Amino acid sequence: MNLSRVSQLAILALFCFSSSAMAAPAHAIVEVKTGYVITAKSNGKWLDSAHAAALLPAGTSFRVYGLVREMAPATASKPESVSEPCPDTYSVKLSSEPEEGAIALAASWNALPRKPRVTDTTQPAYVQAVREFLEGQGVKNPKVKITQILRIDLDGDGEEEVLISATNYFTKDGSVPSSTPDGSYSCVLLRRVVAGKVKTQPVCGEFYSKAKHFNAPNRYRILAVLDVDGDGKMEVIVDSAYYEGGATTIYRCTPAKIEELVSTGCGA
Ligand SMILES: [Ca+2]
Ligand SMILES: [Ca+2]
Repeated sequence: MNLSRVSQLAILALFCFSSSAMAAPAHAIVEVKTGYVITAKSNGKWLDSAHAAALLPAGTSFRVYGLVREMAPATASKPESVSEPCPDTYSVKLSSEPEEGAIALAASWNALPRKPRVTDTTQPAYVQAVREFLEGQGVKNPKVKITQILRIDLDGDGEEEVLISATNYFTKDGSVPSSTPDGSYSCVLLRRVVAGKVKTQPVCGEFYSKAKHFNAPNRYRILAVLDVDGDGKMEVIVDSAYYEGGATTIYRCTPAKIEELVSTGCGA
């Protein structure tokens, strides 16, 4: 084989390698309301918004999900920086933004293999579980205010887990204040059976046993429960907001641990 043949082969191999690398879909994840590119997965890593945006060509098609159902698919515009104060956060315009839409995912698999069931937030057993959890965090005589309860089998083992959001900042209109009164909190909790016992694990949250001034607390809410990486297990996607900004964060919740995979947002 002569040298030029070898180099031709080398160029061909390089071309095949780079084109297959480019063709690997990055499965970008977009928050429907803001259009923010939350992340995409590349070589096993969850990318930040800017790096995910760089792998997202205009016209990419997305499956669109709400909390309990899938909606009509949409296509996305070319991502652009949302600029000041968050130049590293990128957003797209989706071809449709349904009212109940929460997350758009550029992936062919069904990210809602099991559908969360929204249930009554006043069930005494859960009010009691949240009270005990808050007391464990130092909140004395907690005023329990559950905002969401969802039943969903996260891992597909046939046993349902229960996700609970609870927030009380003692504002009349439910808005997020800039300072926290005594005994205020916001959290997302997961109730699941571990080794035969029901346990309450925090997914995220903040708890104020004493009032704090101008500490910009967050309000946490479950935005969606989706299998964002196609492994059959569902991740928990939480929307957080404070008085001048917010973020979307994806958590993986295994019985052994709850870990934050990636978070994207914008705030002053
Ligand atoms: Ca389960
Ligand atoms: Ca998953």
